[in-house]
Amino acid sequence: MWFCVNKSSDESFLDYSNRLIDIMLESDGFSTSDRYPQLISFVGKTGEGKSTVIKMLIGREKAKIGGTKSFPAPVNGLTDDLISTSGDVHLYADPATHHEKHPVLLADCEGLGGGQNVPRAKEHQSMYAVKCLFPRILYTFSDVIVFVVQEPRTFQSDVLVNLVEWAYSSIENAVNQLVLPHLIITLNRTDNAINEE
Ligand SMILES: Nc1nc2c(ncn2[C@@H]2O[C@H](COP(=O)(O)OP(=O)(O)OP(=O)(O)O)[C@@H](O)[C@H]2O)c(=O)[nH]1
Ligand SMILES: [Mg+2]
Repeated sequence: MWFCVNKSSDESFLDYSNRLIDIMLESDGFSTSDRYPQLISFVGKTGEGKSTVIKMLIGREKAKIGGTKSFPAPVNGLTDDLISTSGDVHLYADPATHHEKHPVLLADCEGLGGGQNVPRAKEHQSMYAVKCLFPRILYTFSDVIVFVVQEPRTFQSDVLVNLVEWAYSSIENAVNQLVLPHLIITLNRTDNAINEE
């Protein structure tokens, strides 16, 4: 877990771990003070395949570089499971750039829509955190946002509306966002069958 929203009595608060620092220390081949990571954040509805895509990318890059070092990768959920498997934002290192000056980090955000149900990994996840807080934080700090979507027809209602809202709130509230993130829309799990008509 990188960060999450925890509840104590009736108050919610943002909690975070040392995951970012740990990844940076572990990969410190340069020992330079101007070494900083690039963040790629994966967002989208529950079950669209965010964790699967990250896992695939990490596996592919690891196979390319070889070696015995293990790189943690996300656990994907059950097929057509509407309950989110994770209740937090998790951070993973990209094997290919791990020791470079600007290592790429991959953030796996709990699925939008999963917050309506109780996430498996966390019982007290607030829907606000999942739908609004996590994506807004990630939008503000990310170099690239990858929006994973299964159904292209829901682009406007699922993707565009959310992105415009996060962008608006990020621009309104962030004082140090010098560069806006790039956006990649990933169509996952599409039907390969070609409609002849
Ligand atoms: N057939 C098929 N199944 C896929 C594909 N991508 C993901 N899945 C399956 O869909 C299920 C959900 O995928 P996840 O990667 O866990 O989805 P997620 O977006 O991370 O979901 P949350 O973490 O719950 O928000 C898993 O069982 C995957 O194996 C795909 O391209 N094709
Ligand atoms: Mg996931």
